[in-house]
Amino acid sequence: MKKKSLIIILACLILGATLSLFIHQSLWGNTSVAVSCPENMVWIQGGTFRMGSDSHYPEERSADNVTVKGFCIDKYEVTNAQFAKFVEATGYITVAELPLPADRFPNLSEAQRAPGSLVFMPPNTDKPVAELSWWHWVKGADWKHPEGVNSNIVGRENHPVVHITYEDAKAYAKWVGKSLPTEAQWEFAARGKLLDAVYTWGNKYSAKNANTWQGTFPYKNKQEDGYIGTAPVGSFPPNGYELYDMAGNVWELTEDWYSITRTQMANSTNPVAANPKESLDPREPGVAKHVIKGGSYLCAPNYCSRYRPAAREAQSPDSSTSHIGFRLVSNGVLVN
Ligand SMILES: [Ca+2]
Ligand SMILES: [Ca+2]
Repeated sequence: MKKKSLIIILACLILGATLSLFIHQSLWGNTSVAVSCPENMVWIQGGTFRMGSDSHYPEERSADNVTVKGFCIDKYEVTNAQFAKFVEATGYITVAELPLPADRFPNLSEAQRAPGSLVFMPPNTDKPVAELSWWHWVKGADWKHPEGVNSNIVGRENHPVVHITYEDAKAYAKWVGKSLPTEAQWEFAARGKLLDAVYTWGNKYSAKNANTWQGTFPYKNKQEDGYIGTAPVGSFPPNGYELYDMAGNVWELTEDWYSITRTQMANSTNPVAANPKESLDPREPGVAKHVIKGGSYLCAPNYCSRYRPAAREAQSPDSSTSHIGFRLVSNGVLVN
């Protein structure tokens, strides 16, 4: 056996059985190196890709060359069971479980500032309804009570955690020793080696490939994919990197601040929109928001068809909803 192979095997033993080993060609040099990713993470070899799309929603334009260096990313969205371990270990209280601060919301009564979160409820009519009127502020809704105080997550331990804000995701990431992905990292990973495809699996929509909404949103969910709400993570086929639910199930938070354009990222390496002052959502100017990616179980072909790698939405950092969660990245460990 060659000396180099022996060194790699010894390094694996030292790192322990919980680490998986990936040997790859380094982006920065010509020598082979071995990188270990933590359990249930996948090594994504860096590269250059066309980020965004010129063929869909305006905020996805323009499609530009962007380079990302290699990184590890979670195979799955973070689950209720994983988040419960974090809360058990730290006593962390999520934003949705706290009352809105009086100094920031002086015009609201104490009752109006009570803890809660936004929950999707389909309209009780098939007549046209006002945009976004299907979102309801539900007192007592939080990650442990996804539909309000009378709901719970028993039996949903392996579903993605929801009602999570950027601040909550950052706290979990710090505890577990990982980071939120940048938008560029997330999109590169979501494409799963199909760099120019519309979807994570190819160019044709299929209800079998992701937890989305079939039927006319927000009135009729035909559940052709088997799920009306969130699905257990990993219920649908993975993409080319063996990553699950990069399309649909829940939207996923990223590190980037949202802007309607991101032309400054063209031809850059490892870009991140790090300045909240440059955040701009034309629908709500003056409110800095983070980019979320991947779409959710509420995205339908007739509305918000954003179960695509290039698609993006904006999410206010201090509010949470029943269809937003997250997954994390890490650098991995160089073992030779
Ligand atoms: Ca579904
Ligand atoms: Ca997802």
